[in-house]
Amino acid sequence: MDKLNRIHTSAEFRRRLVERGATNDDLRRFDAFVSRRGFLGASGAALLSALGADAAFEGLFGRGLLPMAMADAPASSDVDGKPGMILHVTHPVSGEFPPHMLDDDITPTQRHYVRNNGGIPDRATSGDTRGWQLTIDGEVESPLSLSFDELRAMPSVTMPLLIECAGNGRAFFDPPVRGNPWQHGAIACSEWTGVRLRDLLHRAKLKPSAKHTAHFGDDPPLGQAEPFSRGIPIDKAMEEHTLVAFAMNGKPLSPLNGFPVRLVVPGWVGSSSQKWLNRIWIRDREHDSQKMTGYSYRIPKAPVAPGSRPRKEDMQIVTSVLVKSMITRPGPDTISKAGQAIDVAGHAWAGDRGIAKVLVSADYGVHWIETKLTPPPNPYAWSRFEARLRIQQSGYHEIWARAFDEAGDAQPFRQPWNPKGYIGNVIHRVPIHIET
Ligand SMILES: Nc1nc2c(c(=O)[nH]1)N[C@H]1C(S)=C(S)[C@@H](COP(=O)(O)O)O[C@H]1N2
Ligand SMILES: [Mo]
Repeated sequence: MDKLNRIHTSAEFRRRLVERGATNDDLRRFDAFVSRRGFLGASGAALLSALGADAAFEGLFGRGLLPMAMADAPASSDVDGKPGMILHVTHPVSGEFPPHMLDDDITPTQRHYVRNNGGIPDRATSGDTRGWQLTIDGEVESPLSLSFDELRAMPSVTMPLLIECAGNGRAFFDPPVRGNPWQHGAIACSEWTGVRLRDLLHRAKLKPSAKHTAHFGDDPPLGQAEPFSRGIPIDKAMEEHTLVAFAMNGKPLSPLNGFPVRLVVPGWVGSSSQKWLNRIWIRDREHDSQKMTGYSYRIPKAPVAPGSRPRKEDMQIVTSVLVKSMITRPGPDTISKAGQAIDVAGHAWAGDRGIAKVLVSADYGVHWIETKLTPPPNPYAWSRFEARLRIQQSGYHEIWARAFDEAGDAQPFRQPWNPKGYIGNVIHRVPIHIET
């Protein structure tokens, strides 16, 4: 603690952060923390206890690893049917839930995040399926138009499936990028009931020229924007877990999550899962809407320097999400006793791949312990991990989780950068305070 007592001013602490390679994001958070709470006020004392960890002086708090306690707590705001949602934008509605509210293996509808690019269709708010039709046309022998009842009469399946927004984790990109500052919660694993898309495509009889789907929905675009539309390769459309869903957790879909019918294309970025679906156009080439081209839902083919602007030709479409985990227990600001058991739990997923293992650490990644992993009921639901930890030293600590997928990829300690902040999968860190 000796070294600690020599730091008396925020400017001095800031200088140390810079010396140790703090990122702009660290410095911004630090400045916000100081202006919000004062360096030596009551929370200043908490900050100083945070510095009790030798890690601070070994340089571990630099390089993007500033204590999570300094992160801004996001405001939550109530939207109809989604109590406690952290709202990023009201028009169009976009909001997420904090990890400790996402502990369930099956995410309740009221905690399924919402990402809208446009308005909410009248039909969704009124809950009326009359006159709704799903059309499948383009490169097919027998174009189809089905009513809601006709769709529901087809053989259907029910299973938990993950939907994660491409921008989930964008808040951790440094330098910051434009777009909703999603933290961890733009993901959910609800139980979906629907008709396999491949059954519909069989019925419509794909022509040999069929290469790609193009999806359309009822939602009115904002301003002059083109209606939100994306598509997937035929192989992914024919995957047995790709559904045209008409029920969510045993009930009709919620208005915000796509009533009456949406696509669920699990494992791939959420934008593939068209809400308020009304048409699937089968194309002989990759779909070329606004949201399929330029920089939309695209990442550089090769890693780029943070802050740079690669050429459009050097970008590629994002498909599967990456290996990732989220700690749902303990929650934030947990206080525990030295040496007492702390039960840690959460979820892990890896898009098209399976999870091999999840490790947790309570000492800034010096030691890791293996967790008990419960495999998912299908390859596109999340795995649960559980572990019991004990922390002997009092003061501020963090619990970290790191997932590994079947191919050996693991979550990074610092977020690799891309211009739109897509498929972020930096390790999740949860602060915990230990008292003697
Ligand atoms: N018609 C339509 N479908 C859409 C969107 C949209 O704005 N309009 N947003 C997409 C995006 S970017 C995501 S991440 C998911 C979000 O699904 P959710 O709101 O049910 O969580 O829906 C996708 N489907
Ligand atoms: Mo998204």
